[in-house]
Amino acid sequence: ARRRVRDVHVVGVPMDLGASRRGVDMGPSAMRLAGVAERLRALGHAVEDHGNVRVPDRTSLTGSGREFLPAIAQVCEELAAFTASVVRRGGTPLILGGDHSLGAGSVAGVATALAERGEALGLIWLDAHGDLHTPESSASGNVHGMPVAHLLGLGDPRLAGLAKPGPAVKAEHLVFVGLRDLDPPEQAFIRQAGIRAFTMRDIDERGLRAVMSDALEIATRGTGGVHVSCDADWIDPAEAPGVGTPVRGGATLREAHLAMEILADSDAMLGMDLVEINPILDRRNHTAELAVDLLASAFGRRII
Ligand code: Z70
Ligand code: MN
Ligand code: MN
Ligand code: MN
Repeated sequence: ARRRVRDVHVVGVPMDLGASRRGVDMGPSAMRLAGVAERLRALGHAVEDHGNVRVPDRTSLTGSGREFLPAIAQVCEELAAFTASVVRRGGTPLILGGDHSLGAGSVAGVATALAERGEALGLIWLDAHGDLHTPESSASGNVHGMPVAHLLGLGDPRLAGLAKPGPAVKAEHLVFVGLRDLDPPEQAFIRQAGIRAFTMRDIDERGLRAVMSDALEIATRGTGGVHVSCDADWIDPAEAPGVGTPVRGGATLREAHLAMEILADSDAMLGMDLVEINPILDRRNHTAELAVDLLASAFGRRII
């Protein structure tokens, strides 16, 4: 298949308000220094970098954890307006994070634009974690552990109400890939709500190809396309040490590339987040360089 030429609209979200560990606010810079726009242009895409969404400085805010939710919701509202306008124009939003709480905004905007055409949104969430907490169920209070619950319409209305009309995503169109670190309330929620989730065990037993084929089937059936939210911690920390919350036992470099290549071949991707890159924990920007390499695969890079 020929590679589709896309209008890619890049935006950075230099935010770490959703995480307890500092540093993922530098992720957008790290990926820009690794040449993200140039790499995608070299593949033939038209790429416009819109700079960063304005994020309040952490030192200007009081409190911690869930107390940052109102500030995060404001960032997410601006981000949702951005992704909605890109998708309305037929472009592809690419969001450079930043902690994963931004997903409550990026995905809500894509869902809003699709809803205007009468279509539902599919969501593939690549992550070691479920990010399925509500403010009530979360022990840490960290909002980056909550975006998926809010996209399903649960939790705080300031985050859950960003998609018009909400919720952004129905459980039947959501699928996780790469899970290996869930809190008990998240496990209970996945079981009770029947959320489709492929863990690292599924990848080990069935192979990445089979798992991604199933994930795409789930996210494309009855939808107008798929948003891919990629938390860099779905990859093994041996390959991607510069992430907010490293968890051993993740996807290999080759599995991660194959997942991106399968997504590119599907031609179903409407938008993408690449989040949780922490340059402070990295070695010489290798994780951001890996992220940019993976983005090239997701946007149609071919070896031959
Ligand atoms: C845990 C919590 C989380 C990312 C950590 C961890 C959540 N479930 N998400 N790193 N990306 O605190 O809610
Ligand atoms: Mn533009
Ligand atoms: Mn995450
Ligand atoms: Mn994670």
